[in-house]
Amino acid sequence: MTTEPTSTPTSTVFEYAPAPESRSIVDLRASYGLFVDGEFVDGHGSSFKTINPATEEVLAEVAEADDADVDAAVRAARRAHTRVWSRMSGSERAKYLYRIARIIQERGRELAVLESLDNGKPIKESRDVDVPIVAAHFFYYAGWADKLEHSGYGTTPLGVAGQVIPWNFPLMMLAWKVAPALACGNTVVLKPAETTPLTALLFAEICQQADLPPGVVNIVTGAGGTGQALVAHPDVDKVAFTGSTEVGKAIARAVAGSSKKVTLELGGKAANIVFDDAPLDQAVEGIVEGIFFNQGHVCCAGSRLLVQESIAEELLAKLRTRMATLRVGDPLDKNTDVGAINSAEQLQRIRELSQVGEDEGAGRWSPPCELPERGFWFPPTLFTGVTQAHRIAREEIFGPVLSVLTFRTPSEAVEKANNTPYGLSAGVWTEKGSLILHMAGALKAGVVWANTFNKFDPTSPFGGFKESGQGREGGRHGLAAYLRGGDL
Ligand code: TAP
Repeated sequence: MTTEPTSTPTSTVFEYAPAPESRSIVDLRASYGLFVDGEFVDGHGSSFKTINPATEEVLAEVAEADDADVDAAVRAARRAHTRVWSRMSGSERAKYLYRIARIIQERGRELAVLESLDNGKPIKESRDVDVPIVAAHFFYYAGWADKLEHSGYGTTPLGVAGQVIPWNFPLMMLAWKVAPALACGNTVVLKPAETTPLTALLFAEICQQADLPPGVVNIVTGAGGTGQALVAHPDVDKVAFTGSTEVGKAIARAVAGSSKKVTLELGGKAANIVFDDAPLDQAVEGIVEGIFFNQGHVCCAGSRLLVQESIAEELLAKLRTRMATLRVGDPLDKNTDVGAINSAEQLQRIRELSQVGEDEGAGRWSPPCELPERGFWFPPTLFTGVTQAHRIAREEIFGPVLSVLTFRTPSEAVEKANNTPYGLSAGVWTEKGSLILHMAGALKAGVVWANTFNKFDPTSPFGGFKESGQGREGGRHGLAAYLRGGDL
């Protein structure tokens, strides 16, 4: 075991007996092909390994789609769109979506274990958050499929959607993209992230099980080059991307001047703002949920804590005590709160930016925390004395690292919260309803949570302002991205 730098414990972690979830429910194959036209096929390109980030064990060899593979997938999607899916009534499409939703629920444990194996997230999150939200998205958009005339965006689908998703919520991001696209009568070609392709391939099996017509959903695995080929394909009508702002900008440039419609869900640097009248114990839970959920690999993570100066000391003492109870380790253990960092590259980035925080003079603290020898791990980390000028206050770290700033007045809080190129989410903690409404209006963020954080619901639109992206996913607004009448 290795131990990251820590200071004196502020409380003892309650001893738990290990409670590992069995991985026997997952039937891992040694290698996986691409899912094109309803079948698993060998790719023309090479292959790559996907590993368990908690152990570095190779889980499977996965095909890397090249331009010809992407072309075959887009052609299959076009055929399925023209001949079958766009001609089908909304109520018929809904039946398929309901069927997929029910199979996701039935195979929920298998999906959750596979997600935790390939991604590193704790099983209690993949089981209790990711998979239920995935099923809920398919149920929700199944309900819209035969009611599109009431959406306000018409009923005409765009055609073939090319969808590119990141590794932090592999299945959830798939559901946010595939469910509304299919409900509106589009067909899709989806590229999962290189480090987390396995649940998308299991989803392909679920499409087969649901008897979804061939070509309606196609999955092309691969790295950035595969995503580039998909985005650039001339017969793609719609590009839907979730990922970094940097790649989002490259995609916006790549499709500029074409007739392709684009939605971009990008990065964030959310402020979680705690006023002096907030219920502090509840706020501490929200802060922990905001930054340590999913190892902080969350675009809308509350990575900047803005705390009113008069309560800063008391709040930080409570927060340190709570952080010392977080259990970091085996993602498949049902007791685990913080799992593995998704990849060596991501761990490197978190380490580098944390070092910059220290070098720039912020105070670094982590609770005593034994980290496994193998795999990619980073302890829950707190930086105090952070100012607006610090890089850790401005750049997305995408890890379990919280930067703490203070403020005196609501207008100072607004000023600091909005002082970022991002605008995805924010949190406000106060007992005053009027202050919540004032802050919600003043904060430039797509989502503002009040006295809670990181709550997701398929009926509620999600998306960003400024460099956090364009377009919305979820809710009625999410249909706009996949219907001809949905031009924003
Ligand atoms: P990216 O590096 O941007 O990767 C996202 C996806 O794009 C991956 O599938 C990636 O393939 C692919 N890709 C890479 N280069 C590409 C290119 N030139 N053309 C087309 N596709 C390309 O992001 P990430 O590291 O996976 O995810 C972390 C970022 O996503 C964070 O900034 C986070 O804030 C953001 N995020 C945003 C949201 C929302 S809803 N706003 C949700 C989750 C994550 P590879 O996997 O092979 O690199």
